[in-house]
Amino acid sequence: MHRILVTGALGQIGSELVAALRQRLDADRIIASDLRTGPAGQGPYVHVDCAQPYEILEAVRRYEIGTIYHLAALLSAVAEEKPQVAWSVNMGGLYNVLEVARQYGCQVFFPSSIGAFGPSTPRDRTPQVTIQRPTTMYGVTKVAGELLCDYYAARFGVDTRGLRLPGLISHVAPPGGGTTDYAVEIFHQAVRYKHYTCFLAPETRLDMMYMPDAIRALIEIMEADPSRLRYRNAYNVTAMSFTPAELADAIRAHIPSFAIDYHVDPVRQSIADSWPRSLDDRAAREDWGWVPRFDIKAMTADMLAQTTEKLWMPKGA
Ligand code: AKB
Repeated sequence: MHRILVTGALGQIGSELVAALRQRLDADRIIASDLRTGPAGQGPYVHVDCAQPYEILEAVRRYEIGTIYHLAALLSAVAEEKPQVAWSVNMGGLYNVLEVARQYGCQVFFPSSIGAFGPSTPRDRTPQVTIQRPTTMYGVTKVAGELLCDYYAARFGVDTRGLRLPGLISHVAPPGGGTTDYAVEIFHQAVRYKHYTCFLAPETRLDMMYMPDAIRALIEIMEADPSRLRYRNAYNVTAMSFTPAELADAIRAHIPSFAIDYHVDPVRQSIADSWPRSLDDRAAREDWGWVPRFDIKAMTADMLAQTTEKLWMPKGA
């Protein structure tokens, strides 16, 4: 039985994906990997620097890997701060993973993003196939990554699958360096201080998804019948679309005294203004049955409950 390798396993998506896969399958089949030192004693962990092809190769050979969820990447705001590093991590890492996948017959998951679109893309109900001319280095690596996945699928028969993920909201691991991070920070600040200063303007509308839906989407697309997949680059997926002001209203339904003010970060604001306001995810629904479960109301209730529970939990529990 082949094993599954997750790169970037200590990141925002990785930490929850590894736990979900270990619950779903035999835990020993899931090999977590990251650049950082891993947690001891919670299932197999291997240090992998995706910039080093032989480290990926070694992990794939040693653990007889059949599927790679390649999550190691820089997010949009950090990538804009360090565009050269972003190119080398996001593109170099994906290229190395695809090359190993080609040689060893692995299936590959690639996380694309709403960042793969740009200001010339239709911003509302953004179609599956449309103009992709992003103005950020993050977006450039996402579009190039999508094309590379398409190429490896068509040219070498690699089983590549991907999602254009919106902003992800989670109470487990912090995102770190994204434009949509406000939608996570706001919950921690609301529970602790009943106040949040947002770095995006109140009317900035973006697509979002609660992490349990995102994890399910990753697993479902990887388990989908390959003959039904029309797209090997990445599928639009979404669950909700809201502005900071609307999210603040949803939080106020639970914490009436919650207050929000705004101190706009021009870099992240201009990134957000170049992204879609909402995606059309019909292709994902038709091809592999994608259906989100959490809307803004359900997500907000669960995020507040989970964040409050963590705040009051004794340290180490
Ligand atoms: C980011 O903000 O960079 C990510 C994304 C939408 O790709 N969350």
